[in-house]
Amino acid sequence: MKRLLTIQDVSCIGQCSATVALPLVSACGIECAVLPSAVLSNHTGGFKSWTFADLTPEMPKIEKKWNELGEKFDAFYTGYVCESQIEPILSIMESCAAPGAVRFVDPAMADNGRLYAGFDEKFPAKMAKLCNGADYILPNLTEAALLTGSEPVLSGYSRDYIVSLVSKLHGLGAKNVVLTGVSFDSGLLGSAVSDGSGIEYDFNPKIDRMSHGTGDVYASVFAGAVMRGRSALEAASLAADVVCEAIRLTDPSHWYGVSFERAVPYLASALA
Ligand code: PXL
Repeated sequence: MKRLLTIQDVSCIGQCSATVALPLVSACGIECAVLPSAVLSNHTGGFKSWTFADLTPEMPKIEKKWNELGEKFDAFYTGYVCESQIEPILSIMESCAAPGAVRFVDPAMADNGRLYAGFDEKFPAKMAKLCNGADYILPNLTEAALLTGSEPVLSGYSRDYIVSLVSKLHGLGAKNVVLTGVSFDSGLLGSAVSDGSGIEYDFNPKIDRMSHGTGDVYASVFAGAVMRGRSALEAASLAADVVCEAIRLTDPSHWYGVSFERAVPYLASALA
């Protein structure tokens, strides 16, 4: 069994980040180790307030211990991380990599045209460093614009805009780009998947509902499916199907996340 290390926060309540990655990567049949970047009482997307414990000081200690023990990982999947953690994470991905280890970077920092609470405008340039050398990056449209130093454009764009944005994302040093939240037709929402030699698209009927944490569900399933040997386009398509299934199975009154738990049987059978 392959082993993936995910590096992102533990939001105790909120159905996001590590509490989504652990069950979903596991349901893909991949062992999921967790290095928490921070512990929050709850996520920052809609709750009035939260506690925040930055775990940066733990990172070099944990790395040193793993180096002593000879622990290695077949894959790394980073999500929501703090500004001070870019260098420690790059070091861990270097020293704890099994031969051929795969790097997935979800630059989780912004959505709907805005950075998440707590990140300042200098943060995207730091996140761009993590994208350099990644095998797969999974930004949404807002993150893609901020990473490439431009203003987010969320609607009314052309196919050429997406082609140029994807090309600039490769320019950061990422081998494969999966740009999410792309729509050329008001009824369809999907992803642009590029290995640098051309873009393939995956679209699904749009579900008109704001759902928190869907980017984390998407990235977790994508990483798990690639580690199970699926192509980037197959993994993107499965990830989108699981997100749609999770949204459909979520009670509309449940506001802070999606009930991805209900989509686990679907995911596990798709990769059985
Ligand atoms: O789902 C992205 C995310 C992850 N972690 C924390 C967040 C958010 C989005 O708001 O606040 C702490």
